[in-house]
Amino acid sequence: MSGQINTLINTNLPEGFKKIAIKVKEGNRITDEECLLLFEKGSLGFVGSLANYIREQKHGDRTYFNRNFHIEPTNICVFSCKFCSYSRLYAHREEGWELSIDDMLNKVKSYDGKPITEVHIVGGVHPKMDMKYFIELLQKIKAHRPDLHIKAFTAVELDYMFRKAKLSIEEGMKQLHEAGLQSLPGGGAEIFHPEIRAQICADKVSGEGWLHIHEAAHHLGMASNATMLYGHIEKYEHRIDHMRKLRDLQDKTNGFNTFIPLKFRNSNNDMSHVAESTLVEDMRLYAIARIYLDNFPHLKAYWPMLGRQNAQLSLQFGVNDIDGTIDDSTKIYSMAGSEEQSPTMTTSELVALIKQAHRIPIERDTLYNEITDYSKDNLVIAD
Ligand code: V47
Ligand code: SF4
Repeated sequence: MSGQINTLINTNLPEGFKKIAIKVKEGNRITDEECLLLFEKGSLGFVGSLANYIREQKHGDRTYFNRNFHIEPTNICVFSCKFCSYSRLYAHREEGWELSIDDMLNKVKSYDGKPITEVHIVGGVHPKMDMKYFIELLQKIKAHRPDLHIKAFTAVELDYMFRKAKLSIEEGMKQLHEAGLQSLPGGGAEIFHPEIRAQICADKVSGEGWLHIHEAAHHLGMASNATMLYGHIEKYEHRIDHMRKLRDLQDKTNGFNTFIPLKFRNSNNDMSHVAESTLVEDMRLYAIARIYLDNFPHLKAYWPMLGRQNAQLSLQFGVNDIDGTIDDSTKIYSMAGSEEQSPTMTTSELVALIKQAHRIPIERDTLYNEITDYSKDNLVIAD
């Protein structure tokens, strides 16, 4: 691999690109201006080679997935994000769903005896599901299955919960953590820049608010992920601004595990007139994110949104994680037009997908501790 990057550096590259390639080879950070150059003029082959080099330096051929399931407590939401295909206002709640604590606990119980390591809980912001409700849920899940890692609530849900309970972010996070919350998913980040946020999700937590909540979680020793909803009305500068804010916070706390770019899907929402990004642009974004976010350990392709084959392709562009087995009840993408109408993959399917890309499939837990190395051919896979 270092041979390949040396060859790249020695080709007749324009000066700006050569400087970037040398920085990558030497493990140095690129600037915002260099990132803009990559977005504006970097070919797919060039950014892909650099990202692939970084991925290999960080992880070799190890490609991670986990065994998880999702619970979406409700799609009733007090907010009206323009890109959202899934939420329903409280006034139209008969069109949506609201799960009781028992419903959610029954879902957890349906995995009893199965080797699942994580539950991912994210939903709309329901005006009646408050701190007390979610503390009870967390405590009951933990009492039933203490080994299950609870990754739950976007900063949007948390901001609303804490404001309603009149708690500071720090105090609210502490209470949820004590009740069993172990890490935060990356949702709700969208694009931090206020100019774009005002147009696509004006009424929910600001970019600064999102970052403050993740910082508070990190200070409690909790890990979190970060997302970026891309490929709509944002410009390259807004993507860079978003990633710079994440990189800066990561320098401070080192609490982020994974960056997850989320491709905007345009079905059934108020932004259906906005064209979706092309596959080339998707892969360029993965690669550039891998190059820019030098302090993020992992880059994840969320396959239910990208599709299985494109997720597999993204492994050539810096990605080293393809999320988990999920199950068929996650609706946020199927309602927004993803090809994956029933997003579930068995462990054998995930392993096969990774092996077809000539990578080593590693089952991990939420915190990237290794559970099983599936490269051994004679391993029996329990689905
Ligand atoms: O914040 C909503 C996105 C996010 C659309 O942390 C859309 O492991 C595309 O954050 N087109 C929620 N995206 C999901 C999320 C997530 C998913 C998987 C793993 C993790 C993790 C986090 O879904 C929202 C929003 O950015 N979203 N609508 C849409 N039309
Ligand atoms: Fe509500 Fe989340 Fe949909 Fe926005 S994206 S409307 S916060 S469910």
